[in-house]
Amino acid sequence: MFKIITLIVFLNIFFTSNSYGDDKNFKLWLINFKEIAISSGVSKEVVNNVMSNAKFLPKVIEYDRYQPEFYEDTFTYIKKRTSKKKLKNGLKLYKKEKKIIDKVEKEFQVEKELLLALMGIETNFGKYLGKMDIISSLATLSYDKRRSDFFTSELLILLNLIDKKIISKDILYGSWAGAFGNFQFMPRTIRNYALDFNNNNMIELKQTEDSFASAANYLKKIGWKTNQPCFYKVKLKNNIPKKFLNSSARNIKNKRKVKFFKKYIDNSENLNINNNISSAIIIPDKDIIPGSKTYSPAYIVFDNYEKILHWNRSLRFALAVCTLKESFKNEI
Ligand SMILES: [Ca+2]
Repeated sequence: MFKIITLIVFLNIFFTSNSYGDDKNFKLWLINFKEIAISSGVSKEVVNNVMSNAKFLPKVIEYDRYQPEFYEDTFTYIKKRTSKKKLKNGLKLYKKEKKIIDKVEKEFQVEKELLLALMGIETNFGKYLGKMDIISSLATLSYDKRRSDFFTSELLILLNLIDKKIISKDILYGSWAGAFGNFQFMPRTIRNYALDFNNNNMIELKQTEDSFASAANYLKKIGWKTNQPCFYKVKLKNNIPKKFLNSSARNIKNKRKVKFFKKYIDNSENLNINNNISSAIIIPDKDIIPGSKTYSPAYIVFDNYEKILHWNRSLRFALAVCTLKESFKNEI
């Protein structure tokens, strides 16, 4: 263990690059990374075999520095991701795979509408799985200093999964940030939650059976509660104390029962929610859109909403997922 830590510190000091795109530094990084991987318990054969083709991908660094979702307001963000076309594509998939999806819903007690919504938003129902060589993406982001520790540990986990023959290295094409399959699982999520639902000794996250079961298993394990609300859009009164207004997805603070917040919400008598469930108020535009209003748009959110934040720490991502889920509910 000491050896690994020493090596990681060594890497951070000597190979964090300001002038990214420097292939020579990447090669030096790679030599040391291989040693770390072998010390962490991955077999030498797998490390050499898989890492020998790892390349520095400048494009990945570009994507990492520019993430468009930070510049879109909530309304635009949700609208783009929950279009009628997306709904139609999801219904088409459901019709085709109804037997499997219904079976997963029943077995894991996670609504099929939620699973469809997540798949729709993550990959447009498998249409955008990403074509990046995931090993090279993760290696590039491990070499790069911005989030080196996080991606180094993701890459080590992935090598371990390959070593144990849980995942085949030949299918590892995905997003620039290393996410994989219909539901864009990172290696740690694969390790912790993915399942071989059809029992063929391989986890296939680009196939319906394994990917839907894995997503449902993940949601169930993190505590998604079937048939509980996710959020409602509300109009806030200006007398609500600022401390109740959450604008960060990292930590939803100052939760109260619904009945507490009702006095700060216009027409709250129309809100058809259990008064005694835990809730919080979010204002997702606040920290993202310059000059946005303080009290609008605003949403009252519940425990299930926070489960989606566990999946992806973005206030608007979770709003879009639950919005699309409701659209499916109206159609199925
Ligand atoms: Ca399988």
